[in-house]
Amino acid sequence: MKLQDIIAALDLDPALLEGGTLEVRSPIDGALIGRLREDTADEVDAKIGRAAEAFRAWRDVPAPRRGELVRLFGEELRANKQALGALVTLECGKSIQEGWGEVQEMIDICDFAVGLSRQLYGLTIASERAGHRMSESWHPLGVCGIISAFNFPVAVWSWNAALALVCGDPCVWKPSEKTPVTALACQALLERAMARFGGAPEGLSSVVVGGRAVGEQLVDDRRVALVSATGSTRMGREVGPRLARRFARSILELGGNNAMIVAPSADLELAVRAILFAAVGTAGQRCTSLRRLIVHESVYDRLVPRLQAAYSQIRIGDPLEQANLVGPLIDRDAFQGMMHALARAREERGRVLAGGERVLPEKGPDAYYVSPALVEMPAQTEVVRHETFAPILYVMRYRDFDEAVQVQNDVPQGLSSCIFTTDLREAERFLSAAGSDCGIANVNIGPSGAEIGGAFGGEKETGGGRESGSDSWKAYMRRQTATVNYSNALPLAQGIKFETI
Ligand code: UN1
Repeated sequence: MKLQDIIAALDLDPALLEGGTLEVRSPIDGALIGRLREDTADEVDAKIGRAAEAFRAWRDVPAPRRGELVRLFGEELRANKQALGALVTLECGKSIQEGWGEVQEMIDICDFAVGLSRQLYGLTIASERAGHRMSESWHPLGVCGIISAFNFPVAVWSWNAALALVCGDPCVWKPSEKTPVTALACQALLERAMARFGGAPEGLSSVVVGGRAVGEQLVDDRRVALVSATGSTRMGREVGPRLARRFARSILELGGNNAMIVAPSADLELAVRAILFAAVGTAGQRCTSLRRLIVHESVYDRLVPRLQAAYSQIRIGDPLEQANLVGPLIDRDAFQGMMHALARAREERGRVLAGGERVLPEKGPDAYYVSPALVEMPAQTEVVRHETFAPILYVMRYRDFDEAVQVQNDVPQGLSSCIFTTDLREAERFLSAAGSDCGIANVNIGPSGAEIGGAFGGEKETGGGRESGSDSWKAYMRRQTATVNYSNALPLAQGIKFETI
């Protein structure tokens, strides 16, 4: 699918892609997608203002009715899955299967949110006082700012937006400046759903296009009650304290450095397939990508040669062609980051067993295709402890289970983790309090490709936030504890006596 066809299929106004200063290029071949207008500080201010205004109306709309808007948005996504998925691929370079998968993830969260719109439950609590009733209610919180990254340009926004909208919160979205076109397309689809819905307040959802300054404005504006930010740990270190300073809420979804332990009893057939998808899918540019492989010494010599063979057969190329599983890196910086990490790995006595080179030069000077790298490391050295957003998989040996878990946990990040084992005791120990310290821990599944139904996020430098399923919705609402006295007396809690007359 060509850009023009995608724009036409989505019925997107071509004027949105012209006349601005933000050049957006496809990583596939470096071709220009558009020159987008960037929002000025005044425009950002006005959009936040309209969102704050919209909040006053939207919070009064019954939650199941708010769910109806998200249901209609899900319908728009279903009808436009092919084209929007292709636009995702065109703009961020992930394989077309994954581009469609990303839109499916949006549809899934919409379905989840629609159901949730009738289940924003609070507790009733036994009061210690006679004739008293205690309960908690969940109320809409306020404007939700969403800062998203290039690698999941639309799905992560939708995790936030679908929940925020049913929870009663308007959204202001700052997409990555590398992938703003997919954001404009999503906004257009949501506006179409709003038109069918009838009566959604103006400013309920908006996109702000621009760089760092736009993000900072969202973070610092007192009218924005919650900012959900996805990106690097470096970004989170700035955003987190700024939000804390004004007592705003944050959901941080930052770096990952995800490992797989391959135990002696592992089904190696399954492990190889899981390793490939997790390590080279999305060209290693998921926060959940597999970056560390911790292999028991008894299976090392069976597993690693199979991986080497598999790595030599990975189909790299234009991600719009279904045969190719690995597309380009997002840009030159990503390529240089990868080369730098490989050089450091060599300095730290690593041995590149496969890949690690720039390929397909015919795609042009601005298209950075690489062969995914498999690197044997003597230990978990500094470079291994660092997240490099590129397809590098470091392989290490272990001897004893506790040592493997200790290595798995001994990194600053805590997003996702997994073990391949058929030993029930090992699996359960891995999932126990003394096992993996990550927000996500899988058995016989790779670390990436989580379903929306679970809470998504991680510990330590990953930032501690949770998005998407389970009870993540609570972060988008404020909890109110209410105690009602229906007796004729006024007993005080804790049995305190305070008799004035
Ligand atoms: C991300 O890389 O920021 O679990 C999100 C996964 C996807 C989401 C990744 N469902 O790999």
